Order: sequence, then C-alpha cells, then structure tokens
Amino acid sequence: MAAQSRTLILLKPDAVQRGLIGTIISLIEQRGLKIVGLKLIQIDDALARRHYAAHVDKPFFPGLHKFITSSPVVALAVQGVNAVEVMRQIAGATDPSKAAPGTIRANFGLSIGMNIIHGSDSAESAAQELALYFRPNEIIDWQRDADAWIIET
Ligand code: DAT
Ligand code: MG
Repeated sequence: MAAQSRTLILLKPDAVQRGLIGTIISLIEQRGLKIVGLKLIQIDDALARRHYAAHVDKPFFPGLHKFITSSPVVALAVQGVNAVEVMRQIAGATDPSKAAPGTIRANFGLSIGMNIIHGSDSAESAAQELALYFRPNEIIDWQRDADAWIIET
C-alpha cells in the first residue's frame, strides 16, 4: 500500500454549534481518508496558546483565542495518502470568502475568524498537534477493509 501519513483536524466551535459535525466528518470519510482518533474537547487557555503558538503575537490572536475556547471542538486524527495536503485542499483557503468553490470553508463559511475547520500544515506540525490532542493509545491503528478499494497497492 502507498505510504500514508496522519494529520490533526479540528472541527471548530462554529462547526459544532451549527450542527455540522456529521456533515464534515462524512466529507472526510467519503474522500477515502480514515479516522484513527476522535474526541469532543473543550480547549482551555493553555491548549489554545500551545495550539496557536505561532500566532500568539499576531493582532488577531485575542479574537482567535476567544473563539477557539468559546465552545467545544471535535478533534480528529485523520490518516491517508498525503493526508496533510489532502485535508488542507478540501478545507480550502484560510479566508472562507476567498476559498475555492467546493471546499469545506467555501461551502460552510464566510468569515476568516470563523472558518469551520483546522488542519495541520506540515508533517512536523501534524506530529506536534496530534500529540497535543491525543495520547498514543487514543490513536488506533485499525484495519479498514475498504482500503483495498481506495488505496492502490
Ligand atoms: P490556517 O487555519 O488556514 O492554517 P493560519 O494558521 O494562518 O491559517 O491561522 C490560524 C487561524 O487564525 C485561522 O484559521 C483563522 C485565524 N486567522 C488567521 N489570519 C487571520 C486574520 N488575518 N484575521 C483574523 N483571524 C485570522
Ligand atoms: Mg495554520
């Protein structure tokens, strides 16, 4: 089977509040990606600062911090061929009003500060971010029989 990687996805407070959890998880599954970790979590101040460490000094950080701690998020560990890149593609550009048609952010959002979904932006950040949200035994290396019809050998 082709080499696979993992990425950390968050369904942000706006997605949870708007009842979009199932819809977005379906899109991830339908693409052929495999969910290997899944939980509902309330992000606190410390986790917000660690997750968005690259942005703590940006002018938009106070608003970002308020938003991401305002309501629960769904954290997903997602696995597949080029999972980091594929999830960034299907999420779309950071600003939903500029995201390509058909992407999750374009389909469900309009505001950069409420842009529905987070996806790790590199293999390195994926490894760091997965460790923020999941203990090793919360990521399950399960065998999916449908992979025979999704991933070329
Ligand atoms: P992405 O989430 O596409 O990786 P990012 O890492 O540059 O984007 O920024 C993290 C989040 O911060 C982003 O999802 C929404 C928020 N954000 C980024 N730029 C912003 C801006 N100019 N104004 C308000 N919020 C912003
Ligand atoms: Mg980012």
